[in-house]
Amino acid sequence: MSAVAQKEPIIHPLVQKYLRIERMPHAACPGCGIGQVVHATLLACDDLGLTPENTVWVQGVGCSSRITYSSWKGDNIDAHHGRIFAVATGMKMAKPDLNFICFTGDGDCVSIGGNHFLHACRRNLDVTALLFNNAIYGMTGGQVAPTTPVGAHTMTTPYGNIEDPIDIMEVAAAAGAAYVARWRSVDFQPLVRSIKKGVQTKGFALIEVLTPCPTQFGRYVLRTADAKKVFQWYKEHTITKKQAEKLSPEEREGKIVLGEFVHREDRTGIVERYWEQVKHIQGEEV
Ligand SMILES: Cc1ncc(C[n+]2csc(CCOP(=O)(O)OP(=O)(O)O)c2C)c(N)n1
Repeated sequence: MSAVAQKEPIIHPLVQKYLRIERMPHAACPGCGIGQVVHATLLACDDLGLTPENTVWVQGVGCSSRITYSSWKGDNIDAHHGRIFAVATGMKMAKPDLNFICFTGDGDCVSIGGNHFLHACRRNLDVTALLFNNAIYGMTGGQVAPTTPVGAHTMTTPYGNIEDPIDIMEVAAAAGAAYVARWRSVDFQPLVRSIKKGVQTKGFALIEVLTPCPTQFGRYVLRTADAKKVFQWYKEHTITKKQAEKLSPEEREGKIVLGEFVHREDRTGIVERYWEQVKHIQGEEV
């Protein structure tokens, strides 16, 4: 019998450039939107010339915050749950020339990490944050999050959620972020453009991505783990800014608005001000 020739696996150039192939595959569930966001992020970084040498990947704790975990080339920093911006602040202040891409979840960012998030916006910390919003605590088994829709049945709200969800875009805008946008993980091209814009904006950039989680949000809230049905739910519950403008407040009820909400570069951030101050003080002492 002749030996069957081993085929060389085809590896995407982005994977080759940014990821440590020996650590693959990723641990996301079938139908999870995380892979789409990772793809968009790598494409955006590559287009802008970000490399593992000039970029630091920072993440918190959760499904969406176990993306890099030493499986990406370059520096990977794992912060404690919710402490991503505290860690990123120290590092960016010390290494202002490096690019910082932060990965966080809705629980990580606006629940346990809500305080740090507010102050990253207020300080206009010059990093780009990708917030994966699956509207539930995914990794720990489907508990209610501050982003879970009102009335939703989750592991910890068996009779329905009695709290209104937080609008992350409004909070980020009010707290002073420089770039604020929201997309679904399937909005691939707008997402890539948005990540690029976020990286290029001097100041705090927050890109919220509605990320379907068939395993927890699907199973508990929608009563289905069928990824297609979960995507359909997002299709039915999201509208663009343009569509929202044409609707009355009653018609907009329960719809999540997609688009760019803030793009401002009229306010310097903490990193720039800190280094200006250091130079000033050093100049005075000489
Ligand atoms: C200080 C602390 N509290 C609680 C936990 C348990 N924990 C791990 S992940 C997680 C929820 C993460 O939710 P989210 O940020 O929405 O990420 P997802 O898993 O849904 O992507 C929690 C509560 C922890 N690891 N550390």
